[in-house]
Amino acid sequence: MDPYAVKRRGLMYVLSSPSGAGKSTIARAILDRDAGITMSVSATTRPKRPGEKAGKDYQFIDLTEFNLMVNRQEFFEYAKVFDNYYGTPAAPVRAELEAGRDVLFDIDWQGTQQLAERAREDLVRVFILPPSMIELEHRLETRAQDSAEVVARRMAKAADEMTHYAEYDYIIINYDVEASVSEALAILKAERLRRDRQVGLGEFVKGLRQGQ
Ligand SMILES: Nc1nc2c(ncn2[C@@H]2O[C@H](COP(=O)(O)OP(=O)(O)OP(=O)(O)O)[C@@H](O)[C@H]2O)c(=O)[nH]1
Ligand SMILES: [Mg+2]
Repeated sequence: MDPYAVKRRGLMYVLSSPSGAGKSTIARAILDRDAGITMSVSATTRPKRPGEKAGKDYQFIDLTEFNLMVNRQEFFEYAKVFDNYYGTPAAPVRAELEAGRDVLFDIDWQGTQQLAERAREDLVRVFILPPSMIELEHRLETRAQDSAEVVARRMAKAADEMTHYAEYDYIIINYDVEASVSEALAILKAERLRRDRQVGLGEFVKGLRQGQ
């Protein structure tokens, strides 16, 4: 019998958190250490920051282009976060999933809710919490990518964002980045083994029972 008869449906692995809780670091580590998952590159109207690469970090587009994509229904989900629009282009995600590969999403709770409405079975939702608000503020300040005003606004919003933790399947409290990364990878490993993600199991077991 074909040992590769059991194929797997790709899953959608969502990471959300309030600003500064460590989501991007954990996302990067997942991509580095697991070859079976690729990042969904969002489109955004936010200006590019120094060090960011167009097409890799985001597709940087203007509002007119964003609205065009909305009207053409090219987004799997989209939302306004802070003062900008963000959306997940659907086509690349579909292609990966159909090929049996997993896709990682760094999106907010609004986008996660939309994905849950559209693809609940394929979704794994992970929410990252900071160990404390003092730690969160410290991380936002040392990141130094944003102005003091933006940091203050993100702090104010963090408390609100955290109320959405209950809409997620898994919660990681980021006391220690290395520990959080292995937890995130453990979730990915276990979710891949879920029975309903393994296509062709019935046939496979039938074969086993026939002595194959
Ligand atoms: N709904 C949705 N949210 C997105 C998408 N892309 C990014 N986001 C979210 O938008 C927020 C702001 O992202 P960025 O502008 O990159 O800023 P950041 O400094 O990375 O912010 P944090 O990740 O919150 O620390 C984050 O919460 C992202 O998770 C998307 O395609 N859809
Ligand atoms: Mg981020």
